[in-house]
Amino acid sequence: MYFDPVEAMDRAALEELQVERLKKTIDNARNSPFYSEQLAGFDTADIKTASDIAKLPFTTKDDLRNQYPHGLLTRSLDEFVRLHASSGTTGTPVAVFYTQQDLNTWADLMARCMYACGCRESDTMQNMSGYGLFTGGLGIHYGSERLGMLTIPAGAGNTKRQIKLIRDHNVSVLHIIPSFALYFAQKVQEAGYEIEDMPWRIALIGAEPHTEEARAKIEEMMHIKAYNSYGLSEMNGPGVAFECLQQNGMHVWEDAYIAEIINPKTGEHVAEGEIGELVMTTLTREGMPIIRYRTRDLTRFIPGDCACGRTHRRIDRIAGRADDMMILKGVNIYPMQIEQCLMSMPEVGQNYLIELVREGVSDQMKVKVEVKDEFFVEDMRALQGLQKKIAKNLCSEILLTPHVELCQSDSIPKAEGKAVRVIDRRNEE
Ligand code: ADP
Ligand code: K
Ligand code: ZN
Repeated sequence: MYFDPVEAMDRAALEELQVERLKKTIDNARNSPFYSEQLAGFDTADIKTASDIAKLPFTTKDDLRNQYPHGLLTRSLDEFVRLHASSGTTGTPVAVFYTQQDLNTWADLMARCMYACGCRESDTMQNMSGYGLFTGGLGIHYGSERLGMLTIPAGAGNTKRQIKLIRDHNVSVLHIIPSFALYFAQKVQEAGYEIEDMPWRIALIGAEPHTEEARAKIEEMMHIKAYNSYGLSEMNGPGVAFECLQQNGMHVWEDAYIAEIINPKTGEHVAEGEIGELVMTTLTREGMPIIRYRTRDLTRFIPGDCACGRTHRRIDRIAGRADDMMILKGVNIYPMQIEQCLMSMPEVGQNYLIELVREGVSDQMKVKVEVKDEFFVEDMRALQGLQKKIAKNLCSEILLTPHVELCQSDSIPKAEGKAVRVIDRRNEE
């Protein structure tokens, strides 16, 4: 039923395991230049329960940048076998180093994730994410092999070849970035194939924020089940939290990580079920342990037990990154609020783009929206009506009226990797 019995471990035993591993992690971390200083005054014996982790200082992305490249390594470079770097969506990249054992634990975690959403060794998995420094390539790849799936390292791009591989090899599992999935479904149809005839049944989607509405659209357009996959390079990469067949939140593997959710302003834990910033600690990484890492990702713990029987707590889909928040005319807005609104409208196609511009002294939001072909009609009045409807729906969600521009499907440029949702032109000349 589970890939690893630890997934359904009794909570009390699981917490005991966390305490034991946290202590080991602290002592190991002290071997790195950064933590030997950071933890100098801390007595490991002060950790008695998992919640004692709150006594430790946070580690931030800036710390990782300042310590670049080797400041967090606990052993000599000879012992490392792999380096990845975060894709740098929000600034200077950060380098992550893995020993062979770290790669093994990561592959096990990844295999566990894929098993939880129904992947089996009889499946064939096509990895459509970019390989290279991005962890979604090799991370998913090795996990898939560990599970025993026939694994196709297709990489990103080249839609025609992707479709051919899928058909020729009866691919049943895809790993695909959500913003690319919608585009891909259309390309399959344009190439003259019926979606119903495609052999796939499971999509592993993640790496970027997306809404429940976007998932629903992917499932409907592709005739597939899509499971949310969460991770970040600093915590190995994908494989940190993953949806099970219930599709109701992502189990965080608590034998490998301690997850906390804090109020980003005060640093205090939020109340159970409240949304806040996810803070993560590695428990099984030997070469580059990271303690209380502030992910800047916003989510909440989902209260209650999961029907699948796994005891590891679930986090809700990522509501956005703290860095994503836009402030316009004093209103705080997250891109996902806009996506949620757009993707729930039947007229809206796959892609959209938010542009922030300065008009005179005031800031304006422009939202470019791709409209499905059947709604992109000659009738001006119908188009204006649709434009107004979208603006009105957006206004009720974000409390200000953006300027909506309707575009033909497939006309907004598509990024190779993670989607670019917002372009801020406010400081352009
Ligand atoms: P970068 O920060 O440069 O994008 P990573 O490739 O390490 O570097 O990406 C990790 C980040 O991607 C996470 O912190 C999170 O913001 C985002 N992310 C990953 N998986 C998901 C997911 N399933 N849902 C929403 N966001 C995700
Ligand atoms: K196999
Ligand atoms: Zn579950």
